[in-house]
Amino acid sequence: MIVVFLGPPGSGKGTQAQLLAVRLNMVHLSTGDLLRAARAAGTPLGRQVAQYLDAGKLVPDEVVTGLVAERLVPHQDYLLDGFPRTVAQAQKLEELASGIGQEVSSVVLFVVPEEELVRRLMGRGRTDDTPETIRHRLKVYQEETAPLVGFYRQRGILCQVDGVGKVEDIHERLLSVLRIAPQG
Ligand code: B4P
Repeated sequence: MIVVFLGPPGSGKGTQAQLLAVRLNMVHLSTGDLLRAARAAGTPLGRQVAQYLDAGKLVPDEVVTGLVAERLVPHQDYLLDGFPRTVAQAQKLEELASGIGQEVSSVVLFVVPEEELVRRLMGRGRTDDTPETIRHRLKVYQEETAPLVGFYRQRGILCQVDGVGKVEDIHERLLSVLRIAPQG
């Protein structure tokens, strides 16, 4: 099983992915975390991606798909947080998934109004959370990532969650749209 979390920057993908991965015993793969780790390690790849992260641009598809491909092992379940972010990445993911005997089973779209996204990102204060970068990332989301909504809706695997409210309430909504029985 592969579950994909889709949504604009600040919609809480990372926050919810951490909770759900533990709950379902899945491997949580965040491309944002992988890219920040590469930057922190100061490797040639890290130096290459730093400029994209800090400018709020998407890192080139081949770099991101390469990082994901390295981590996929046969028959493991994955929760993909922030990947794919372009149609080209989504097409590559179909190929990678079938290569490990898996398929994308559900895609969850987190819905949060733009003013709330900006408020959260300004509060988070990561180096790529400046007002200018945030504006750019929201624009990039609309242009490059939002088309994935149609891509996955066509495949009949898209569901959406209201991403506004308490973290634990959103987690419950997530369990409900994924038809997972709450813990009790
Ligand atoms: P990511 O690391 O994926 O981060 P994000 O989209 O900005 O945030 P996320 O939605 O995970 O929000 P979070 O839970 O942190 O991407 C960073 C950059 O990496 C991208 O801009 C791009 O450059 C690059 N990148 C990543 N994947 C890529 C790909 N596939 N291709 C190319 N480039 C790629 O929550 C945000 C804040 O809100 C936090 O402070 C959190 O505490 C708070 N929050 C969460 N839930 C809340 C709630 N319910 N109420 C109030 N606050 C909440």
